[in-house]
Amino acid sequence: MKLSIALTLFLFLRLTLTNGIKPKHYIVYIGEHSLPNMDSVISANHEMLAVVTGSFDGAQQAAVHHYTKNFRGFSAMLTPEQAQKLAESESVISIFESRTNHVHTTHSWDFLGVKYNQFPKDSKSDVIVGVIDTGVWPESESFSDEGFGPAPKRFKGECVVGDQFTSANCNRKLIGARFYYKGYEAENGPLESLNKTFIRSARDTEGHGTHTASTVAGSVVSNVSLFGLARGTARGGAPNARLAIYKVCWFHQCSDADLLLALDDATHDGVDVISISIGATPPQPDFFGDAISIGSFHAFRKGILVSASAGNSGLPSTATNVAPWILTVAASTVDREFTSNVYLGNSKMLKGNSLNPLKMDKHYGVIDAAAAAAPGVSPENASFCKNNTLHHSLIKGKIVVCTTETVLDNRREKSIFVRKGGGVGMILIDPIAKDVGFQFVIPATLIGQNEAEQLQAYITTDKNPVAIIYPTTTVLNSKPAPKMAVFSSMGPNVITPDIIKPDIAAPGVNILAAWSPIATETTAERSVDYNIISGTSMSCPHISAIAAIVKSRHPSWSPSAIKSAIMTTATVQDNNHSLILRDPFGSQTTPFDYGSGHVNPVAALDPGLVYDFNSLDIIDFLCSNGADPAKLKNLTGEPLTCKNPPTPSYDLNYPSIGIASMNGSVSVNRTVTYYGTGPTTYLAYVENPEGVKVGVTPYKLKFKKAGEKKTFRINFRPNKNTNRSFVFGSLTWRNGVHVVRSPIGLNVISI
Ligand SMILES: *[C@@H]1O[C@H](CO)[C@@H](O)[C@H](O)[C@H]1NC(C)=O
Ligand SMILES: *[C@@H]1O[C@H](CO)[C@@H](O)[C@H](O)[C@H]1NC(C)=O
Ligand SMILES: *[C@@H]1O[C@H](CO)[C@@H](O)[C@H](O)[C@H]1NC(C)=O
Ligand SMILES: *[C@@H]1O[C@H](CO)[C@@H](O)[C@H](O)[C@H]1NC(C)=O
Ligand SMILES: *[C@@H]1O[C@H](CO)[C@@H](O)[C@H](O)[C@H]1NC(C)=O
Ligand SMILES: *[C@@H]1O[C@H](CO)[C@@H](O)[C@H](O)[C@H]1NC(C)=O
Ligand SMILES: *[C@@H]1O[C@H](CO)[C@@H](O)[C@H](O)[C@H]1NC(C)=O
Ligand SMILES: *[C@@H]1O[C@H](CO)[C@@H](O)[C@H](O)[C@H]1NC(C)=O
Ligand SMILES: CC(=O)N[C@H]1CO[C@H](CO)[C@@H](O)[C@@H]1O
Repeated sequence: MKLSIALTLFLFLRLTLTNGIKPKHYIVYIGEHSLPNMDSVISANHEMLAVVTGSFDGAQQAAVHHYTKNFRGFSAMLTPEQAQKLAESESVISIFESRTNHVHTTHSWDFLGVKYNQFPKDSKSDVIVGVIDTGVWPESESFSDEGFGPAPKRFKGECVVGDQFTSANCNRKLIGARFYYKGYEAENGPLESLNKTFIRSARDTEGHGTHTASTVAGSVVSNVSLFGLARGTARGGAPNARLAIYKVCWFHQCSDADLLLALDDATHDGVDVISISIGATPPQPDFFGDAISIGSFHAFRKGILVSASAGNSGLPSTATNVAPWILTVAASTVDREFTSNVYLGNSKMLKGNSLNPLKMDKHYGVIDAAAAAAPGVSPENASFCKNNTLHHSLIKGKIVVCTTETVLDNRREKSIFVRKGGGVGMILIDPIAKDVGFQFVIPATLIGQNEAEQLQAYITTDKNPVAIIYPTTTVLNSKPAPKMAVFSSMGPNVITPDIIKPDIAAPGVNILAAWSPIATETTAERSVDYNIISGTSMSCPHISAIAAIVKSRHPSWSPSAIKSAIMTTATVQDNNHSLILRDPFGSQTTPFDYGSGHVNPVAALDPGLVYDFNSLDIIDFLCSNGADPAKLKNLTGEPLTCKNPPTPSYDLNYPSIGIASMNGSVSVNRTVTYYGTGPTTYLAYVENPEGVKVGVTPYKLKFKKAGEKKTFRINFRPNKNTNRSFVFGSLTWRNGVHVVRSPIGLNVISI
């Protein structure tokens, strides 16, 4: 009796809870399917959903997206109970809440040694790059299709019409444009309800997607600049490539469910490379709980390389998009600086950095924001120059000296609040971010610690301190460069630490590319056609472009082979012949900063040897990382079993070598494929990680003809416990012409 009352009560509670709980947006991932067409997938999805919603109508109402092309799945508004019930279904690989991802906000190509006439325009250059981002500004000169032939026949994409976007906005360069909003609206309500500017089409209102797309494949446009800064020729890394645009982000946020649909479409449309400058907030979810990882896996299976940004979190273990089938890109600086110096009344000059086109007509008084606090505000709080913290009559007509509270401070806003109080300029003490170019609404510049001390000494000793902030001048050939960007997210890989991540570094600081003229948030309210911004968002499209060029040279190469070519030819030296350092203080780096190193596009075209792997190797890899074989069985549509014992995940034929937990001596296998002409001999050179002896057998590889494969073993013998911290070295194969380098990262837990 008692039991039954308790049970009734429990059921009652459950019911009320279920009824009270707002449904959430879930993605249900089912894997590859053998259903004949889209309609049959949709009706199978509805049937599956009806079991938990109670009716077919309910199922249709709950469903948001159907994934029908390269794999089966759907997204739907469900209660946690309904989601749980679906998770128990045999055919579901994973179910997870659709999360919000964020965008990871031409000189760079010269710095990389690529000349735009280096790649002749021929039929082989008909490579298509899919860019998943905030859309595109199609009128930008960077998307001119002058000289292009018709779109490749194999392209199955579309130019989807929407607000202020007609089929005439696509051309022979911009061959496709799609947009996705249902997932975003299921999670956030109608776009209109957010009271912000947007255009319901592939047209870019934010600038970010226009910037990344033109960095990949913008046509050659001469004499562009941002107010005269960085003046020169703008061009994408692969100016002959075609672009297919997939807009998934609204107000810089991108729903997992929309991203997954865009990846499904892009893979089916026939693109060769996919560029994604978007990621989850770290820590990234497991591979099958993350839309980018799932969608990229199916792209990889179809021979498409996915290049994605590592993120802008700047700290260890924050790198995102770390699946081994993704090429994960970190950001570095180039050898160009934008200096905007401060001249003090005592005729001292302080070096400052910013993107400041504004001229100051004369010297103005200087005041420390801490000495200009509004009533009731502490000097410390005033020093951050936030809203309503400054005393207007004290800062009127003055240059205000501000500081940052955290690295995440909105620096542009500070200049708005200084202007609001009548301030005429801003000097921001910002030793961490001073190398990243920002734009301000008044003359403003960022200074480092040394400069700040000189400035403080002057302000405190002079009764009438004055200064003038000079407009920016562009300084070229600065040294050392590249340096790793202060914001670039670092490894180790939090999901599968045996795979070193990020994979590669490319320029991502102060990059000039096309912009959407109505996006004025980062441009200090000015409308511009070209803009300078920073992020791993900017480094990722550099790598996507290089992948497109490698693909056009070697059309038969798999995504892993292209990845290997890009990684093994990278360099870890800067232009001062030292190991690449990290901003802001020139600290030492490891492969967890840049993976295999800084990209060398010309060398990537002819890597000599290639480390290849396919999706069966990925299955072995997933098995050794604890994947449930029962859950994996529908992943690829083919019968699938895990080897017993599984192939260790450090044996995935990856172009870098990592062992996250080394218990005594370990041997690792790798296989290389020779791409060259005629016989040649490669010899192994090893840089031993501290406390570990490395042996390679055989240490000599003889090849007779292209396509030949050779397997070798790398034996690691530790003589020192490194106590949960990685030690690093490298393995390089050389034949006198080619240098094929793999970084090594080991964590010795016992000897
Ligand atoms: C948008 O504006 C309407 C009317 O002014 C207001 O009711 C609503 O709360 C606003 N929405 C947001 C997200 O600010
Ligand atoms: C480049 O453009 C600027 C104006 O934006 C113009 O003054 C200058 O003459 C142009 N230079 C060339 C070489 O066309
Ligand atoms: C400074 O600002 C912080 C956060 O806004 C607030 O919690 C604190 O009370 C302020 N302190 C003073 C003295 O105004
Ligand atoms: C600053 O504060 C005022 C109210 O004092 C508010 O109206 C304004 O929106 C704030 N500005 C920003 C950018 O937060
Ligand atoms: C270049 O390297 C040398 C020697 O390693 C060092 O002394 C010098 O400071 C470096 N120059 C720069 C600009 O970092
Ligand atoms: C390392 O291997 C030894 C012998 O194989 C085993 O006894 C020990 O538990 C292992 N240590 C760890 C930390 O896995
Ligand atoms: C891989 O290495 C193991 C020993 O570590 C060896 O037994 C095996 O034969 C190797 N596999 C190949 C394909 O060489
Ligand atoms: C290993 O590292 C831990 C903390 O990371 C430290 O407490 C311990 O003393 C270290 N052990 C050795 C042998 O260095
Ligand atoms: C959706 C789907 O194709 N599910 C299949 C997964 O695999 C099992 C057998 O292993 C099939 O019975 C399911 O139909």
